[in-house]
Amino acid sequence: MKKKLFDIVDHKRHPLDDFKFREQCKALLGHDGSLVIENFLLPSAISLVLEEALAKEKLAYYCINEHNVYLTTQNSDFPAEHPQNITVNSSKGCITDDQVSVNSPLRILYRSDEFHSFLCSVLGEQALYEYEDPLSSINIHYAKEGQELGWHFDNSSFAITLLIQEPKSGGSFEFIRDFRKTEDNEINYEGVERLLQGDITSNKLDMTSGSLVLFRGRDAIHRVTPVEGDRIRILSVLAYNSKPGVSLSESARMTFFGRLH
Ligand SMILES: O=C(O)CCC(=O)C(=O)O
Ligand SMILES: [Fe+2]
Repeated sequence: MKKKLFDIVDHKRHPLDDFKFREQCKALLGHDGSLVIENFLLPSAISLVLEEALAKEKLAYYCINEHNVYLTTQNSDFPAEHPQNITVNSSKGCITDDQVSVNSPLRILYRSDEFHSFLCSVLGEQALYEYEDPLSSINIHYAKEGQELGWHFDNSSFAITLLIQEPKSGGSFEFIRDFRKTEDNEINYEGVERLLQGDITSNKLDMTSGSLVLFRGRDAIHRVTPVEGDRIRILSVLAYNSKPGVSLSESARMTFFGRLH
């Protein structure tokens, strides 16, 4: 691994350039629908990231949103109790790419060719590109006591997160893989209805600070349960596109960041 990445990633445990390691990660993601690499960042890197994240928490844009699981607008063609119109709540704070330091280990990781190559092998992607807009590539999310992310499917096909600080309790990531099939236009209203009624159990992912997590969030429904206790859950989302020149939609930027640039 190149020197810079050496300083950040625990390459002894996680040899990103090793073919066997990549195959193992790919197999785990295929088998479980998610991949957690514990202690991905070295403790020194995670401390730096945590220090910056705590110092910048006051810049975070906090919002509360009521949304359906599909993150689409209400649809009056369907009755009020239809999954298109049942809403859940999400509340969190967020700082955006332009607020994350140029020297942050997160940025070195995000831009690293070797990390891209590793992710491409594991995810089966050809190439990964930054967002075109200045806000969306690296985000840091904050969830204080009582804050949560309600059940949802992501718009992007895969998600990469890094937990920076665990809450004392709560704030658990729960998911059900392959809950819809976007490619086949299978929306799974029935499953969503049962899940929201509490009739389906989900998988809980255990992650500790420093863990890298990959999941296919477009088809895996997922949520983060309310944080309990006074330690903020802090998590970085590393967002990529499979094509160059893509910006996050203006409506999503307004919702999550409160501004466009
Ligand atoms: O906070 C997490 O662990 C997941 C974040 C997430 O699902 C999202 O940002 O869409
Ligand atoms: Fe998500």
